[in-house]
Amino acid sequence: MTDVPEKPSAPSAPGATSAPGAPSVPGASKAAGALPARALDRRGALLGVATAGAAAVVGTAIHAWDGASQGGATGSARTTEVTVTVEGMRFVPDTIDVAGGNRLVITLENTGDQVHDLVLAGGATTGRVAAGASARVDAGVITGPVEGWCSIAGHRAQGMVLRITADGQATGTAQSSQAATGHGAHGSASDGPSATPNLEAPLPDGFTPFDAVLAPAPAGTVHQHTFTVTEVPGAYVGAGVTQTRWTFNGTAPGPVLRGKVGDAFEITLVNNGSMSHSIDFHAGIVSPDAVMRSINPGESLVYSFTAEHAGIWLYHCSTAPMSVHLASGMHGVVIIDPDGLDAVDREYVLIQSEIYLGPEGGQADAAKVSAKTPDLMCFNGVAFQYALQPLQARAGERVRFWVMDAGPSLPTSFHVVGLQFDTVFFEGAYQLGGPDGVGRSWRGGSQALGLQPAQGGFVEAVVPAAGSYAVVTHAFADMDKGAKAILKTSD
Ligand SMILES: [Cu+2]
Repeated sequence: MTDVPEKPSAPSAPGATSAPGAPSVPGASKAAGALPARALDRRGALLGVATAGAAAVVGTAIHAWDGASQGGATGSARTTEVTVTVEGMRFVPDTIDVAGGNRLVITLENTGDQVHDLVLAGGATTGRVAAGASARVDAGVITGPVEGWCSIAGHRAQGMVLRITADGQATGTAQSSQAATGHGAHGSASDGPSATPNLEAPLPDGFTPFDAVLAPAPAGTVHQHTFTVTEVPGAYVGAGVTQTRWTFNGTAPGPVLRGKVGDAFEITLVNNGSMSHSIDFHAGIVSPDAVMRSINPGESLVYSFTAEHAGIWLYHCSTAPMSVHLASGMHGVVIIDPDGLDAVDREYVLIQSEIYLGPEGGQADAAKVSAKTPDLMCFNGVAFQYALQPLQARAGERVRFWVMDAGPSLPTSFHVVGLQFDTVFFEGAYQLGGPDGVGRSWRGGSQALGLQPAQGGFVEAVVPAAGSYAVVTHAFADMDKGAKAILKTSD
């Protein structure tokens, strides 16, 4: 940071120019008037010492507006220019101290690997800044503490906060969104209170559940798909609430892919969102650096892999904070059938995930994501959707459920009320059943498939008679939040 000299006779800062004819900044006179000659010394001290937690401030002053030179008034205001860069999830510097009464203009140079912005309390913003780009924001005249942050969901909670002080006074009534809105450091400046879920809410008119029916693997050994990332406003998440969901191809979860061991997958990822996104396919064994990189809006990449092993594999956005991207809907599965997989009467795929509600229609609450305190739990992205519009079967049928715990952070204990599983395939191996008939000789059975985040498998059971079989996580608090389906079975 460099301030211009208070008077033309003072030593010049490098790059500084004086513009005595420029108008003074309205509102600056009082604070500037309180700046006697000692201000220079004080500013020098401020410039010379980086306080704990604050990186050295680097910048160039390019304008000087000195109202005092316009006829000897006590008022004076200068413009302080500061360049802020990005390292991971931090602004560098993350603390800026200016002489009280100075105008502050910040240039955000996005040296990070994904889109960021800088929003200041009061609403001034750089707007979204792509990785490698830069933008300026006028913070106005600084007379007291002002807080800034990156408004992309999760970034502020991860530490992208900028603290601006005047004359080193960090205490006092900070202009922050906390003061403005009375709640914590959530995703964006426009946050309001979280939506309140109504666990008894019916499905909205015209709502179509995510299709849980699993189609057979398509013929052919090469699977080419385009995954277009979009941020979808007004997406129903259950319990009477809509959120802005971040999606692959418009749905959360994204497309269900299915193939066989040895198949090749070529996915073109297109980012049509407003921030950086990426993708990580667990189904492939790859060097992650290039294919899992974050791409700016408008960019694309091609991600190729060969399915070498059987299982139900998670894919997800891997842009930080991944927990927020995943919880916002950016997840899905690739199913690779094990050799010798028998046909069954019905196959369903159920992906459990957590929903951390922001305001109605808003984005996920990053603080809740971090605390692992979801409001809703889902099978296939919407709480209770298959409880209200049940899955179907007929008595005597063998039903296979492919199950993935997408998290981002909580496990599942997958259970069907009234049934026992005679076939369990967990993370690449049969625990029961399969071609070798594991457990048959000792009449083994299973009541629940336990999965940590990113684990998956399938279970099978024969439905003995007509009825309504609840399909749940046996972590019942999570069932109560929406991880519940009904398998409606008719004769
Ligand atoms: Cu993403």
